[in-house]
Amino acid sequence: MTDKQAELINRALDSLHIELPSWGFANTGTRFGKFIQAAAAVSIEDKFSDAGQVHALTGSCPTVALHVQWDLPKGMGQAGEIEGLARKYGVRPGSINPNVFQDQEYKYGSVGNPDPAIRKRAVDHLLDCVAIAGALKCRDVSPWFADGSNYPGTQNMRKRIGWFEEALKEVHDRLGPQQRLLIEYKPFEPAFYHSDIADWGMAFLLAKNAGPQAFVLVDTGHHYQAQNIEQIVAWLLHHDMMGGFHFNDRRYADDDLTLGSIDPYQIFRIFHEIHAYEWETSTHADIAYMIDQSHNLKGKMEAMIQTVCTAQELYAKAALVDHARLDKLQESCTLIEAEESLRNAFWTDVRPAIREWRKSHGLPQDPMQAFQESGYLERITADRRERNVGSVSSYA
Ligand code: RM4
Ligand code: MN
Ligand code: MN
Repeated sequence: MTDKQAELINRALDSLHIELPSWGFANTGTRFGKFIQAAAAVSIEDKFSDAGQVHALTGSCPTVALHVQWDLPKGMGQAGEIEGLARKYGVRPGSINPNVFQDQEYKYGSVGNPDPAIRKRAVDHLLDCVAIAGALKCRDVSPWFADGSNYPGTQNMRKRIGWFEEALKEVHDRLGPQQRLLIEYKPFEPAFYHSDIADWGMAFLLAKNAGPQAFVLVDTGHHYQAQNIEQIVAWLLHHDMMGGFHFNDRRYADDDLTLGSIDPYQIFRIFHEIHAYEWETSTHADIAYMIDQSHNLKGKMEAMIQTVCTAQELYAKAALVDHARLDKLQESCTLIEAEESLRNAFWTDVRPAIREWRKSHGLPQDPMQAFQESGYLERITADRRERNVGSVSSYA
């Protein structure tokens, strides 16, 4: 590895911040069964403690995403408590995730529900989330809508577009000047015939309609098989609409597996699009990188550390591409060399350089090993075992 390459990696890692999901530390499950982990976080304090630990070990995770219904059931009333936890554990609250999919009222949808009273209830909750984000100085409000239908003819898709437009505009207009609304899409599940925000085009149009502070959120697990996600990212960057990511990996659908576990080259290609855009425009792409995973079999802390380290590796690899050279190769349609310049970056072993970066930042060179030797897991297992019996707090 040359000094220049090491320098590229250092710069990339210094700028990479990854947000941890509070729900990734809690006991979650599939709809078939919940396997309780004794060490899983039960309280919001546990979640801040675990997130703080991952940040201390990796140096890249200064914020934790909060899910309002699961983490802040008392809403605004808990802002003071959250501030205290942020100070105590050294991680700030990050994106605020509303919940308009779990309550019984939302059986036929939230802001797309034909009943105006239920649409209002959903909008009110979204507005509360904007206020909570304001009180906690969080920039992003990040809703995901389960809205859709299961059978042809049972809902008026066009009317529902109008209701979504109205609702998202109303929420957008309540944002503070620094805040953003990130609109997430998902092709199916829980709805199996139509989902109201099924793909990036729908999210894009709804964000445009809502206003200038609305952007698209790409959850890497929310696509049909074989879809070219980096091309979607390229389009969103081109239109200045790329708001953030929910990182995870998948083999079949929205599997919420650890990032890069199935297809690391996919994540590398997404990072490459972002680095290439930054090189071409000499700007920093202002993207929120967030994890959205739920670990049913792996230990939650270990899965999170593994994910952050994988993101660092793939982001560092993508930073090694020689953009000026690649640009010339693309212009002249020099195909093999162009493709090889990506492959060479991908196959470069960046782990020694990352270890150096960690050393220079006073971080453990091997965060997983440091975690395993720290005694933290034994401590939380003993501390939480009783509290975890029978507890399933969320369904990520
Ligand atoms: C969805 C989506 C959202 C997450 C919910 C629980 O599939 O990924 O981001 O909050 O699950
Ligand atoms: Mn998501
Ligand atoms: Mn998902």
